[in-house]
Amino acid sequence: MEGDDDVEMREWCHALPKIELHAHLNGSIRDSTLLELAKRLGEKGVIVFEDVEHIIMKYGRSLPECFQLFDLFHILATDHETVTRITKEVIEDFAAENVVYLELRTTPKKNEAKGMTKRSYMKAVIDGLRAVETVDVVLFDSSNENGSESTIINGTSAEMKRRKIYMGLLLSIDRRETTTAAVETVDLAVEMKDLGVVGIDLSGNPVIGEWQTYLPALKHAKEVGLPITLHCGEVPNKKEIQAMLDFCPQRMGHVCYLEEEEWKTLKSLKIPVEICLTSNVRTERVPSVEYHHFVDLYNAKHPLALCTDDPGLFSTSLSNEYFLVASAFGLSKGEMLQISQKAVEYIFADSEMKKSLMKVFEDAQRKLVL
Ligand code: 6MZ
Repeated sequence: MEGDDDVEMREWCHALPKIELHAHLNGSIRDSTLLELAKRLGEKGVIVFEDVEHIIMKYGRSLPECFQLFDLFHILATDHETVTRITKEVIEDFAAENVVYLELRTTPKKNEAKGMTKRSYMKAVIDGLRAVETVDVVLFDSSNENGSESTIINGTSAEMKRRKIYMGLLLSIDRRETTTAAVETVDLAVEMKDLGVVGIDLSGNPVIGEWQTYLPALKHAKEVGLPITLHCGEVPNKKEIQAMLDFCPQRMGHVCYLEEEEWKTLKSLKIPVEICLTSNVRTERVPSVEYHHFVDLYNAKHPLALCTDDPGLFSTSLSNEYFLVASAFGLSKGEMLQISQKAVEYIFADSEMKKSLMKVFEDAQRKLVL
């Protein structure tokens, strides 16, 4: 059982305004929703519910098991209506954790049987943003000529005093995709800039695919000015890690298997790192939180952001990730506030959005007991 100090620290981490920069939509689905969807498909005879029930509820998962599970999630969340529902729920869950800025990433998917194109999948995601009821969703419109206006997409002026979650969407390229499919995703991201799309991610099973396959799409994204984040070094792959560092994206996720020289390069390039503690421990990329490279990067004052990766899959929350850092490394509340506030600098939206978020943190600084 946790002592009073831990309980108090957990509450404080919950109250802290937080910035989430690395969360996959389909890795963030509530267990209750997954079970409900599985039951429904079981009744239709599409899957055998009893076979998947224990997989959904399993606690510890290896990296290969995670990717098997994503295939199952994609079968469960396969129609437009479900995509809209899970998006709405995921945003509400992040807002309930006092996440004040959420950069949510997802892989646009085609599913001919359901009449789904990458574009219609993304439209279903945006419908989910509009359906959020508990908070106002504020989207950054990066196509705006003045570059500064954000759009409240589901609030009314009478409701302006409600809590807000600022948001951006990242479109993910899956490592299983071809060059053509990856370019299609980047083109879609450009087209959807005025709908809150702020950048591109490269993710998927790290043992699949070749860097050269995605490079044309990533170069294209760079040319048109779309910020990029890469899943880097989730498995040892020296050649690819070097190629990714040479590419110099705006951010990188994970960076677990870097060697001495690569750490030096990462640090000299000052590429911000999305730290996913629970994900890396559960998938056995690092032996424990205490041995996570977070501590080395933090001590080196390297730019970083604490993130959840897949809060549904790993039964975590951003508040919990902050609590883990506090317990494992003995960081003070002031230091944790600083980690959260610093992450504003690494978001893929412009200076106006950053200003709005800085104001949120100024207010919090006055209210939070440090
Ligand atoms: C690499 C990951 C990941 O896009 O369908 N994804 N890719 N490493 C990880 N660490 C465990 N966690 C999630 O969300 C699910 C997809 O995100 C990527 C995988 O491609 C997965 O299929 P979306 O919303």
